[in-house]
Amino acid sequence: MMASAAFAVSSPAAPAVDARSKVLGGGKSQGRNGCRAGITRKVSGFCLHMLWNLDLQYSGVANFGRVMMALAVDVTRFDGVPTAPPDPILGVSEAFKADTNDLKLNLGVGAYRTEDLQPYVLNVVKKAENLMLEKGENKEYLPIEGLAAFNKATAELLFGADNPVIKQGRVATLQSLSGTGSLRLAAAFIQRYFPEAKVLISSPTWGNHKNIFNDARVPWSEYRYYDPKTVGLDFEGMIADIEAAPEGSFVLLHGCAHNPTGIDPTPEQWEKIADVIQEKKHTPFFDVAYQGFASGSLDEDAFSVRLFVQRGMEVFVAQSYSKNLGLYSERIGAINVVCSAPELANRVKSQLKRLARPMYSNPPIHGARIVANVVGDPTLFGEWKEEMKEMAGRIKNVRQKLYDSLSAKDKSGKDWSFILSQIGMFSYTGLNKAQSDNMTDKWHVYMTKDGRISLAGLSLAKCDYLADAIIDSFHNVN
Ligand code: PLA
Repeated sequence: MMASAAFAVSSPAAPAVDARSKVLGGGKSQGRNGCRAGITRKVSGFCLHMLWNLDLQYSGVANFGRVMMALAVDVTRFDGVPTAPPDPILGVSEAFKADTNDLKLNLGVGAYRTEDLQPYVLNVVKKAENLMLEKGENKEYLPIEGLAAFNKATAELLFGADNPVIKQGRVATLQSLSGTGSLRLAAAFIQRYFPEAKVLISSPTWGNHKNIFNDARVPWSEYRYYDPKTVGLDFEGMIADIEAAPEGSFVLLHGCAHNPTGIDPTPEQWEKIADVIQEKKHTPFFDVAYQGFASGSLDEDAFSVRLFVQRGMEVFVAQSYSKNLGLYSERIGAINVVCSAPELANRVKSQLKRLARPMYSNPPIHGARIVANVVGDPTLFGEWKEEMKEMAGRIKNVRQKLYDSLSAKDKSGKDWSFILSQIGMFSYTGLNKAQSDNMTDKWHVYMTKDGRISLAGLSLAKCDYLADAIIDSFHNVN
């Protein structure tokens, strides 16, 4: 068994030589000033021949480097690298693609589909893109903090344009790589400036939250959130756990449409959550991935964030435009840090920029321009709100139809009404792993193994089929 690989890096002035033929031919050292080494090593019964050829040529004042590196290997350095498990959410889409059955249904990732189960590009996005094309804008780097017009628009959308924190310059806003990248940047900030603090996350939560804080080396623990007995919020448990956490913790909260449960606190419960966070000198850290997409109203879905800000608290908020503007792959979002003084906001922003620079340097421009154009133009802004209502409305219709189908078909008397009280694009069905496996293996319904289904990937026409699959899995699989 003999594998070989060849890498050639050469300056234009030094035409590449076929490094592989040199090495495999086993010849002599090449060129003036050439240097060559041959290494033969026995590792685990394999044999490595590694040869490299470094030619340095001098030409007038210019110094051209030519590095020829060739590997002829039957052993690897990557023996100790195990295969990572598929991502619990995005891996579902990969498995779905590989299934050739016509009945297959992808309810894994939270991505909006039309009634024909096709991806949807919002009309306002197309209009904004046409405007951008007409303007013929360039592709110069953005500043590290992102597009100024986007940062202004995104903070105003979140907090409300008249919010004193904006008027007083107390918000540090940085355009970042959608919700995930914004969370990751804030996690790096917490790790750097509050290395002793831990982040409290809900149990359960969006699967990637734990990865984000783990990779940023931020310790976290869970607070109770979901009560399987009531299929509702374990409010007492939540409050008790936030209260018991060390003073000065960061409390990660889903701004609206909690993922995966679809269960949000009531306005009164939000007040009590704010009370205990304030008492314990914790810092609220909102993940807002669904503003406008949950209720259909941008303002309603920002209620929780604005409540905490109104109380004068310092707050972190990560924002995403993946769902509400359907800009999934544009990776557009922001991290906002509300500070108690403008001077603090400037300092925090400068440090966020410092963290972003070595991570990804500066953010992409296309999505930022779309958001800025849509939010900045009263006509497009109005049209966006209408389209958002339509998307949220379609999900609500599907939710109702699924409930109707389940209630009509299931003769066991089970109460399926929890589906109607959940909000957002997901339903947390209560199906366990084995039951979720049955949904996929027998019914070709792809979903995450925690029992979550994305209603945004469901059509009215498929509700009866899905109800059959759920009833079978729920009653016939333990
Ligand atoms: N926060 C929450 C609560 C989310 O549900 C998601 C996306 C994000 C942040 C990040 O989204 P973004 O980086 O694209 O802005 N959750 C999806 C997709 C929709 C995913 O897992 O990446 C989900 O299916 O849960």
